[in-house]
Amino acid sequence: MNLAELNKIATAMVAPGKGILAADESGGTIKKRFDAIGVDSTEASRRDYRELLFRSTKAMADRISGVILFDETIRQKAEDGTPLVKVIEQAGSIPGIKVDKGAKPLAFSPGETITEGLDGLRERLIEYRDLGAKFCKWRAVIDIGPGIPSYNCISANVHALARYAALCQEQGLVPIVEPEVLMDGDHDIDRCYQVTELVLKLLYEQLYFARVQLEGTVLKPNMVVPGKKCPKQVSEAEIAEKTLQVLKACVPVAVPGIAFLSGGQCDVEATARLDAMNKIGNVPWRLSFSYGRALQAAPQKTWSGKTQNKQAAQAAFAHRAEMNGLATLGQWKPELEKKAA
Ligand code: 5MM
Repeated sequence: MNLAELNKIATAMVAPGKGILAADESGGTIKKRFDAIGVDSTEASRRDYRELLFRSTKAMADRISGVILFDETIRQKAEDGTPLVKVIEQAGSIPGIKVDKGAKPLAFSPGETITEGLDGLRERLIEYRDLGAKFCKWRAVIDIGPGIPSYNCISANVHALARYAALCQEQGLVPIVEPEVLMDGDHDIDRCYQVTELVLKLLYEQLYFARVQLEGTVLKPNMVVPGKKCPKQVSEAEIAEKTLQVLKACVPVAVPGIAFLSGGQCDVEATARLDAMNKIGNVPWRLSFSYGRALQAAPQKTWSGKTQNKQAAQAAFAHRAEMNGLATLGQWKPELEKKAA
C-alpha cells in the first residue's frame, strides 16, 4: 500500500470548494428516480442523463472533486464513444465506484439490514482499478425504530465496512466509508445523536482492528437530524452544533475529510446545514459533501428526459454544485439561491 498516494487522492476528494457527486444509483433506485420524472430507465437514458451531468464542464472543474459511479456506468461510453470515466477525468474530476451489493435483510433481525458484497471483492477491485477508479464507496444502512438498531446489526455492518476498506487500500484505492443512520422515522435529534455516536465509535474500532490507515480514507456520514416524522424539528444551528459535537467525539484527526450524505434532506437544507458547520469551523478535517439527491433532484426534474432541456438541466446542476461548493467554505448565503439556476 502506498499511503502517501492514498492520502493524496483522499485529500483531493475533499479539496476546499469542492465535493463529490454520488451518481451511483443502482438499477432499482435510478428507475424510481426516472419514474418520478416520467422517463423510461434504459441503458441509453441512464447514459444520456449521466453524460449530461459529467459534461457540465465548469461545474465539474470548479466544484466536483470526484464522481461515484455504478458498475454499469464505469463501463459505458459517451455518445461520441469516449468512455465516461475519461469524460470525468478530462473535466478534472476523479472517478470512483460503488462496490457494495446493497443492503439485504439481516437474519433474525426484523427491520434491519446488512450490506453485502465482500465475496470476490478483491478481484472486482482489481477490475475497477483497471477501468480507472481511484476510490470506492460502500454504504451501510442503520435504521432507527422501536427496538432497533440492535448491537448485532451495527457490529455486523461496521465489521463489513472495515473489511471492505482494508481490501480497497490493499489494492491502492481510497475507501469512502459510509455508515448511514437513516432519517426516516419519528425519533428526535438526541436519539439520532446516540445512534450515530455508537455507530462511529464501533466503526473506528473495527477500522483499527482491520489495519486500515485512516489518512487514506474519507468518511461519509449522516448529519445529526431528527427523524422526518418527528414532531419536534430543530434549527439549522442545532443540527450543525450536534453533528460537529458527535464527529469531534468519534472521528480521529488522521481522517483527511468528511463528506456528508444528504439522506433525503431537501437540497437547500443540505447546503445550508453544511454551510452552518463550516461557518462554525475549528475542526481538524475538511467538511464537504457527497450528495446524491441533493445535487441531482433539480437537474433531474429540469431534464425530464428531453434533449431540449439539457442545457437548463446542466445549469440547474451547476447551480447546486456551486451552492454546495460555497458551503464547504462557509461562504453560502440564502440570497444566492434566488439567482435562477
Ligand atoms: C446515489 O445513491 C446511492 C446509491 O443508492 P442505491 O444503492 O440504493 O441505489 C447512495 O448510496 C448514495 O450515494 C448515498 O445514500 C448518498 O446519497 P444521498 O441521496 O443520501 O445524498
